[in-house]
Amino acid sequence: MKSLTSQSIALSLFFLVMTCYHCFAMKMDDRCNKDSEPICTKSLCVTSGTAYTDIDALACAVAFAELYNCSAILPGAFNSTIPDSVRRWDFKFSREFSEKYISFVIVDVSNPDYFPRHIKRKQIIEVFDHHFGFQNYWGNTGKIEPVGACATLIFELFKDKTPSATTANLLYTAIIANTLNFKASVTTPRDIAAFEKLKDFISLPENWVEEYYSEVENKVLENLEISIKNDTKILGNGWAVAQIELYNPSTLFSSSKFLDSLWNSMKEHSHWLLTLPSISEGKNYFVTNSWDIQKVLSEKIQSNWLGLRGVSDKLYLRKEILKITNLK
Ligand SMILES: [Mn+2]
Repeated sequence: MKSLTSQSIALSLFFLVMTCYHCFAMKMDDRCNKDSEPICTKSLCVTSGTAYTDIDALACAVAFAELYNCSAILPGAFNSTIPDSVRRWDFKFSREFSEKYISFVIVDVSNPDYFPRHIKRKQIIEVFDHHFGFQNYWGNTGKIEPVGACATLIFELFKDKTPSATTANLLYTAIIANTLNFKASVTTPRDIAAFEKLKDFISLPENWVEEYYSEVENKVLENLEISIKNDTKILGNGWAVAQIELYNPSTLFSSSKFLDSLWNSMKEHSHWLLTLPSISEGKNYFVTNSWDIQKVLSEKIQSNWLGLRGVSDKLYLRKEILKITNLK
């Protein structure tokens, strides 16, 4: 009798341990198994880079959180690609992490230098990005694909599920912004397909593209220094590369007030570059303080230079420039 009791205690203990193990394994399991129901637990959150949050990162995080019923945490300040009217849309996110999160999905960034420091690599279950250079580092965890917008990758996860109007609006705007209204050569048929499909779910005015860009432009001009600072990437070699996408930056480029603000906002960097893709003209304006950067760009990118200012023959996004020049 006694041995039977201890046997059943042992057995119960065994099952208890197995159940706990199973619970833990469930939590750490790949919550984002595309074929399973959206059963994200409260312990999962989707996040992006710490430096800043752009419209693509915002759209990806909000959409992923909606699809998988988890939290979106965006520690980086919103940059000028998210104008005031978009900020007023009804979407949920937090700025700060709490200890309850034990697993993480990262969107629109894959360079670990930009990740929140406290996140350990083993806690990251998936990384969705369209910036290249870290595919090998992430292996199977990385869904790093050559599309114009990371929003396209996230929208593809919806399959036949319907996004809310706000989520659709964000994804739609992110695709426009990241492909520079389909003028950037990074645009793929997948971006166009996602964009067309999203039209069924959005609630945006007919002239949204013009409205969006004029609002972004006003926001940039309103506070040029902060706009530049909030869209600057620091490369591995210490070079700072800022990008401001405008509908037509040609007048700005020749204004001395603009150049003053630019030098001021870049003063902490020894080597910096500002690239200004002009959406209406399909080319880039470049300003740099560094002959080293000027040399790399003039060698690798078809462009005309007058001293430290240049103009390219076609439109390049920063990530394309970094890829072509082999900088990261
Ligand atoms: Mn992006």
